[in-house]
Amino acid sequence: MEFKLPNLPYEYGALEPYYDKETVELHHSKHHAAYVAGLNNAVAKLKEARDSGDFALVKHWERELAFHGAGHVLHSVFWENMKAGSDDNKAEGKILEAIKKSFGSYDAFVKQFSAATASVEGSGWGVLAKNSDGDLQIFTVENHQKAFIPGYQILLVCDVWEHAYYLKYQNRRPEWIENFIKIINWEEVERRYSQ
Ligand code: MN3
Repeated sequence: MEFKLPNLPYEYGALEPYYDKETVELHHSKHHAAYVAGLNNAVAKLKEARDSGDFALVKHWERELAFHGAGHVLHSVFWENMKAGSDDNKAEGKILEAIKKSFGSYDAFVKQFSAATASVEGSGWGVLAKNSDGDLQIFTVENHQKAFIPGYQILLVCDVWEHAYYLKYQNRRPEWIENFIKIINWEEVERRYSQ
């Protein structure tokens, strides 16, 4: 079974001016595509190891599997949790109630999510996730696969690898996050929350 690069649910320029067309195209067609290729390669190499019985490099390929696999999953969620934005974009309905219950208010959520995501050391992600009781937590994931509690279901992710924002925002990561908040697809986040 081959993993495939998913199509975006919108045109490359659909998230302008908050997220520029050039970055979205490069990010999807080159960066995300590379994670899909890396994932398929790791899966193939692990099959080769099983077939030959030679597991000398199993540690390496298991790490590659986790890195590229997590990269593929996070990017797939990322594309879906954005939409054409507006300056007053905000959570509504059920997901807003869940946010209020877990964080006190929508503004408190935005402040914690933005500060936490901005604080990721090096490359990583800001992640909103829920546990089986429906309680929400914010995680700062390093690379694609570090610093996360197993069992939490991912609802919303913000990519803060430099490749995600450097063309438009250069080193201004907080400005990228501020603009990301305006293109969050809260209907999609609520759909994941209700699953
Ligand atoms: Mn990325």
